[in-house]
Amino acid sequence: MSGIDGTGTGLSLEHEERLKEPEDYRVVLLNDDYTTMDFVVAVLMTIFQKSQEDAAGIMRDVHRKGRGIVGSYPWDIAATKADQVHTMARKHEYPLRCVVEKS
Ligand code: TYC
Repeated sequence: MSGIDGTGTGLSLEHEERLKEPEDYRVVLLNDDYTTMDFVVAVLMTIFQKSQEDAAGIMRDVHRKGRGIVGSYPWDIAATKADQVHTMARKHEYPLRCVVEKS
């Protein structure tokens, strides 16, 4: 590859394709009636590297409002973290869910 357009062709790219930053995606945690508060805090600390205090704050917000943003990440990282949440939840037989949305 060579050239600022990254194609190596030397031809310029269409406007929208040029030097585009990767878009971020929000991981949104959903409330449910069965997952314990302690487990949600553990998930947020383990998978999202949140402090105990931040994790407890996010958990409480989701518990009150029904859903809440955990963080924004490039697509692959957001999708992997969502998978990890579901894997960890199923392993412990909790229905905890999250969704990934465009930021
Ligand atoms: N609502 C759950 C309870 O009262 C706690 C909870 C919080 C569950 C956040 C999921 O994403 C969640 N035990």
